[in-house]
Amino acid sequence: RDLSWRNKPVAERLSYALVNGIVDYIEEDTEAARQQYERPLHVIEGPLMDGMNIVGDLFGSGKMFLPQVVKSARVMKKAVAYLMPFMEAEKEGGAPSAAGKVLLATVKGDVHDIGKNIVGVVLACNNYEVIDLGVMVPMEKILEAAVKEGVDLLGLSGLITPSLDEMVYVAQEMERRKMKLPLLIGGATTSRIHTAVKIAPQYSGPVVHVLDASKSVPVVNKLISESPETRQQYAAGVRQEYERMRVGHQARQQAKTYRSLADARANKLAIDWSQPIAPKPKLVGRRSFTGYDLAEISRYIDWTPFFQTWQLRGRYPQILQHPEKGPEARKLFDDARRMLEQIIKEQWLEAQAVIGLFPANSVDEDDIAVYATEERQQLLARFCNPRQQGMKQSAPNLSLGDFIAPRSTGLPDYLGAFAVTAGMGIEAHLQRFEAAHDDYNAILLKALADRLAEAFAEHMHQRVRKEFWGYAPHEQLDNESLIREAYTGIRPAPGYPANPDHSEKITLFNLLDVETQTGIRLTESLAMYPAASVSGLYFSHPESRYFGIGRITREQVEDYAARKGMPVAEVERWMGANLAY
Ligand code: B12
Repeated sequence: RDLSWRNKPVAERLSYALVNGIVDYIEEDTEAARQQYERPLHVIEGPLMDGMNIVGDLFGSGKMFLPQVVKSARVMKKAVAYLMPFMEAEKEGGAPSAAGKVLLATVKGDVHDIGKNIVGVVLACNNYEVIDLGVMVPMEKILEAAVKEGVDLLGLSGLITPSLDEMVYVAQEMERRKMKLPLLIGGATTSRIHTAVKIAPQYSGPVVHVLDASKSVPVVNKLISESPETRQQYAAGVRQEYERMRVGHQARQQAKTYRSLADARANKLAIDWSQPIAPKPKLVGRRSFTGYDLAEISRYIDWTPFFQTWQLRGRYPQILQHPEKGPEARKLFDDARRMLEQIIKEQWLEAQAVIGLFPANSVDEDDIAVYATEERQQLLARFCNPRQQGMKQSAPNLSLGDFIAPRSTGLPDYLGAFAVTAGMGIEAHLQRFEAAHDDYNAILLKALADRLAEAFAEHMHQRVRKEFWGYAPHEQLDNESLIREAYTGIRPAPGYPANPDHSEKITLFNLLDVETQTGIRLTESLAMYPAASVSGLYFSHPESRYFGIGRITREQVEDYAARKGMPVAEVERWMGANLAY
């Protein structure tokens, strides 16, 4: 390693360490700077901020990648933590002057925070003071903290649809409380159109959807710019744009026509049930697994989404050789594999799963009845499935129910269900990293736990096909083919486009007794905790496939609510993003 930078003056050493994300000498250099500067605060406001400004500019202009920024932030945090006791010891103390104060929170019922944490790091790199309230934060707590801390801007994050409603609720409350703060909306399930149509109309202050971390900086810069004209112009521009989007959205909604539920059902997928179906599963009933071998699970990791989490888009393994992203992707991959090895060797995480295979038939066209025994008399569960209602010319209007033999065929069909987690035990390690001001390793660990959860789902699914159900005993697929879904059957999850209704997880959790068997629990928005968890259903039919339900009419919502025994208004809430009205 080239250590010639160690001979430079201290301000340059600090800047070098920040830009290159090197923590090794940071305390030593910060101490040297502290002795040179009049006050510890001046070290922060001088060389450290200068270094971070370079980082912010490089990232903003696309010359630096996200993992590097997060590593730079770690250097900054460690330097500031080192100076803190000295600043507190000073009578006047004083906090470093930030460009603004931003409050971030993942809304009530939602457990995901990788994206939010990344945004926090990137904003902090651009000299914003970030107050992060964490995950599952109720509206009152968010708004009270915003007032108490005197923040300049509020940012909400969410990953699943129920969080969208919670965001609407927060916006309504901000209006009721006559707040004026700009409101930022972000997270995988949020969108510009949803923000424009559902959230922005609730609140008279500025509301802006932000696609990713790199976009967050320019947006925040403008929203809390010192120049009132910049602020007003930007907010007015967004407001106009959202208004245009609302008008366009309404016109599109009105122009679209849908099949009636009866027509959609008449156009269901016509499976020829006289052909043989999958055999009776070897395992009928439930089986749970505790402390599953992490080394085995890790062989099933799909690395492509891991790089996406770090905003390094491209397919694995090609991305490792990419002319621009390659070097950073390789460094990140090395760090990830090193941590993965440690996770496995030192058992940082515990993997739990429960699966079940049950006699089942489709009933009332779309739903799936799950029975206690082969006699198929005693009902264990009923999975309710919406059906596509789009006007299609040559394709069927699908429902998950189509993939299971109807009760009227008399065929002994089966349905599987599963819940897996790789997140048990993660908290202690996250706390360790957070205490060391190490966002880089905290995010790395969460991203790896998510990969392991998905890999666990992949691995269990393969065992089900080959072993527990056994309809594909001779399947021989490498990991690449598994990722391409080259096998027979699917494992749709409640909340995925084929059935966006997260409340089906309640049925699944009861059927498998998931909480007792695995320790995974459901939040009030039906997110699963620990975050690194996946649950879903197994279908074996060769014609089963993934699809998106699209929008459904009130006629179907009423029918679905009746089948489910749930008030229409509640179905409308769970299916909010899929209503055609
Ligand atoms: C990886 C992934 C997972 C991982 C973990 C996710 C996690 N811990 O965050 C695992 C495999 C565990 C998982 C599980 C599930 N998932 Co998932 N998952 C994804 C996937 C593929 C990527 C999400 C991600 O991590 N992206 C990377 C991060 C860094 O991005 P991000 O969170 O979006 O954040 C960026 C921006 O959004 C923005 N941002 C985020 N927050 C904020 C806040 C502010 C203020 C600002 C300004 C910006 C901002 O900046 C961030 C950085 O650039 C998405 C699909 C997709 N392409 O988005 C589905 C997706 C989110 N999952 C989905 C579902 C349904 C599930 C499950 C419910 C499935 C199930 N039944 O098991 C579970 C739920 C898990 C739980 N604990 O409850 C759905 C949600 C659909 C919906 N409408 O509700 C999606 C959209 C897939 C789909 N197309 O259906 N999932």
